[in-house]
Amino acid sequence: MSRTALITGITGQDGSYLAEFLVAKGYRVHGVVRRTSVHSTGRIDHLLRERDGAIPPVETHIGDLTDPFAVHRIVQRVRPDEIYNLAAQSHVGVSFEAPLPTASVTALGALHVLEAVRATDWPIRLYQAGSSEMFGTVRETPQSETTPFAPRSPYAVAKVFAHHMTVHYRDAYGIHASNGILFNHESPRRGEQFVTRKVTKGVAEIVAGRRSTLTLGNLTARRDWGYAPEYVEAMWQMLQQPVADDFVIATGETHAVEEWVATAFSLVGLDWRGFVVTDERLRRPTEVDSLRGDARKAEAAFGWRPRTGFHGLVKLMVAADLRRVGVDPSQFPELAS
Ligand code: NAP
Ligand code: G4F
Repeated sequence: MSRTALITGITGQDGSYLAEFLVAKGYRVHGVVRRTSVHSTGRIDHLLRERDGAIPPVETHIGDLTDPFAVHRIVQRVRPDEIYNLAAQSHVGVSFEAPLPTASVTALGALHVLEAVRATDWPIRLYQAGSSEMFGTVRETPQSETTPFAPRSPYAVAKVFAHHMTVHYRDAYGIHASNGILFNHESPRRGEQFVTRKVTKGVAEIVAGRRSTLTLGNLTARRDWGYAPEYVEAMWQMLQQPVADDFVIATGETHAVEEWVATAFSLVGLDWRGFVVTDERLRRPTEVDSLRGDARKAEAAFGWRPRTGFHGLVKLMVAADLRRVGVDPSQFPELAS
């Protein structure tokens, strides 16, 4: 009997990779999609089409995480074995300008999912998308499952709420609910407002002659960047554990934003200093200066390890954005291999 999974946030970067991963494993996959005035399913359209007359592998349900009735109704209709709660207002910078909408979906949305699971009369395994942003002004390096949280943004505060609620529902009601504390993970499907993709898209557009500068904020912040398809595998692995628990997923390496920028430009033979301008308005009121994760617990429990390093990640994202603007990456020696 094939298993059924429900993914909130299925239209996002992680949701699309997770849907592909679960379909390949033979799951029936359902996704919550909110009504938008423009097309929002671009990352999963290939999973919504009929294949050889067979029904599409993914079915969507209109719903908003801020609406507890919708969440409850969809869970009752789908009767999933596993739920992956990935829906969030996930942009840290935006959360300073929109704290209430961020709290509504990122914090209360998670509670709505927990309540919907609590109301079922069948067992469900739940994944809650936690974030390394919760470590904020880091109390130790590297950060692990035992590092205290010290959030520095409305987004991070909302994620801390969701984390503790997930632990609470696990303890109080015996729900198999796990928090993944994932460090930054990127891909060619990354939203264009996040710094990695903003840079690789900017480099491609400069090469294609569509623009001459790229405007960025704080270049000194450091992040632990991994490759998103590998991180969604860890989400699934967490739910296959006999006992629910919380796990950090990270590469263990940290790099400055400036290193990402310099690497992306150098791959196409350019010196970033001739193209990048900084704008104070892109700085955040409070910043998370440096993140580096320790994923040894996940490795010990289910053998998870990152496979793509920093340089390989920048490379694959620059190459993908060059192809998008019609430039063949193989003309650049560093991208040819
Ligand atoms: P993303 O690309 O921004 O996707 C967010 C998803 O949430 C989208 O599908 C979005 O739908 C949906 N969503 C937003 N508000 C909603 C609402 N009110 N109701 C229903 N759906 C809503 O984020 P991601 O990078 O895939 O990240 C997935 C999850 O992991 C998020 O919870 C994020 O906070 C967390 N996380 C991400 C990282 C990372 O580095 N990527 C690291 C740690 C944790 P639309 O398409 O309609 O906007
Ligand atoms: O790419 P970012 O916006 O990612 P950030 O803030 O680390 O958040 C991402 O990772 C979290 C995991 O730690 C997730 F939970 C969250 O949902 C999201 O996926 O910014 C990275 C760094 C920051 O220090 C930011 O100040 O890049 C700096 N930065 C510099 N210039 C910029 C820019 N960030 C953005 N978005 N845009 C800039 O122009």
